Amino acid sequence: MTQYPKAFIYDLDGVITDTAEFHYLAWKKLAGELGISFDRQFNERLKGISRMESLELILQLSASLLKMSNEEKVRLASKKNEFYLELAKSINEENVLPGIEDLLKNNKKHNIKIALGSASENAKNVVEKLGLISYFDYIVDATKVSKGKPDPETFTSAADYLGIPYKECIGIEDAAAGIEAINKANMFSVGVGSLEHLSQADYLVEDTSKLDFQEIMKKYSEKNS
Ligand code: B16
Ligand code: MG
Repeated sequence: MTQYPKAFIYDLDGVITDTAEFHYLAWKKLAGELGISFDRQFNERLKGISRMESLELILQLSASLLKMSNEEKVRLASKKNEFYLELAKSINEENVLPGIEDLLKNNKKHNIKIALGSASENAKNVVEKLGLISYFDYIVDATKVSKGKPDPETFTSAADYLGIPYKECIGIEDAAAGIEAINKANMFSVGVGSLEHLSQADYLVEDTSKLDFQEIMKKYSEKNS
């Protein structure tokens, strides 16, 4: 028999919309100014982790930048955010990734709570621009957690707020750090992306257009039976 969960917790960048690409371009521009070469392969490691942690990883690519002062790091992180916000200005309802609004509608239809679990400080602003804010019962962003992904706090704090046991939550993520966080929270993890990066997901689809509500329910029920 199909079992339904009580909450879906969505990652933002790379799941609901493709701001992952904007983060990549903004970091690439900053890295270029610092004389650091930066590619998509390396960028995979930055997905889902905080702005400051991302900067630390980038600085490790250049021995000469390792001793940078904290003040300078803060300046560079906010510069990256300015690049990002410039790109994000263009976000509108057309930027919701395929399959996502259908999934949100199915959640509502089955009385399943909806939360956002994002590492981005810009999360609420982006969801508003996408015209999806009314679907969400709760938003967890970088300002609400003390430990970012891969720590489970982003996901457990959403479930705690909604009063739902972790086993009855499904988390959806495009980043390895996010899948790790969902698994550590003892929730069912749905990965969006490649097996190479997301092999730990309970269920994997290659892109959001393949996120089918009934199929996810089937896989969730199989794991819990
Ligand atoms: P911001 P998510 C994450 O969002 C991004 O994947 C990650 O690349 C970014 O560094 C992080 O948000 C912080 O974003 O600079 O806007 O605070 O995937 O967890 O929704
Ligand atoms: Mg993401």
